[in-house]
Amino acid sequence: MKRIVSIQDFSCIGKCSQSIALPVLSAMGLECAALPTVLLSAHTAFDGFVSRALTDSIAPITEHWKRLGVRFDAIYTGYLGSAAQIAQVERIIADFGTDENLIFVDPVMADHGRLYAGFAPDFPESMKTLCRHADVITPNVTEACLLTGETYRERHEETFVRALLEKLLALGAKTAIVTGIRTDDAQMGVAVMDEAGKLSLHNTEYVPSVFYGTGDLFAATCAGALTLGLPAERAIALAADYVVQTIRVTAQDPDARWYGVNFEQTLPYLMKRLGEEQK
Ligand code: PXL
Repeated sequence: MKRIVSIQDFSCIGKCSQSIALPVLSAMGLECAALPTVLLSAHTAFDGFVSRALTDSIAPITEHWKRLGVRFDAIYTGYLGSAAQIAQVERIIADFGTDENLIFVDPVMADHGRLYAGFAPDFPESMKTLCRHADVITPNVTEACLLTGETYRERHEETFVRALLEKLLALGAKTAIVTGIRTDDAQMGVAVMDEAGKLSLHNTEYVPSVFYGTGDLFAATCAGALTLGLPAERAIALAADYVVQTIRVTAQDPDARWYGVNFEQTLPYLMKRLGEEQK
């Protein structure tokens, strides 16, 4: 069984980061080690959230792993609390990264044109240095603009998407994936560009509902699929279709929570789709 380490916050309430990564990656048949970077009472969209950075705990944990001789088939990073934590993650990649394992960086920091609460304006600069070490990065359009200096916009023609992906690759990542691409009113898509500069776009139906955690759901699923050996185009299609199916189900639920999607209900869909991919 492949082993992946998920490095991101633990939000006690909010269905994001580790509380998505653990169940999703487990359902995909991967052993998921979870390294929490920050402990939050609830994610940062909740008023009055309480947050404790676990910065001092990270090195002792990973030092123990080194003594145990633990190896990972993939290192997956999401929400990191500060530039200091990014530096620690670079250390983890230096210690645990090999030529064979996958370094998957989701540069979580912003959405809808704005940085998340709590991040300093220079945080994207630090995130750029982490992207340099990645095999795959998965920013949304807002994060991609912050990483490349492109101006944020709501509609994305092919020339814009191509320029965004080329500039992301210039940061040093081998494959760049951008989520939340809107070419027209009816669709929402995910674009991918590989080292050779080949661009492909996977569009899905646009469901006009906004829920938190969908970026984390995409990233966890995509990281899992790549770790299992799916090619990037199939991994993004699987992850995007799973997210859109989950948004549809959540939007129909009269008891839907604004702060997270009903991904628990759609895990069987994911497992069925993954089974078909692996036939
Ligand atoms: O879903 C991204 C995310 C992850 N972790 C924390 C967040 C958010 C988005 O708001 O606040 C703590």
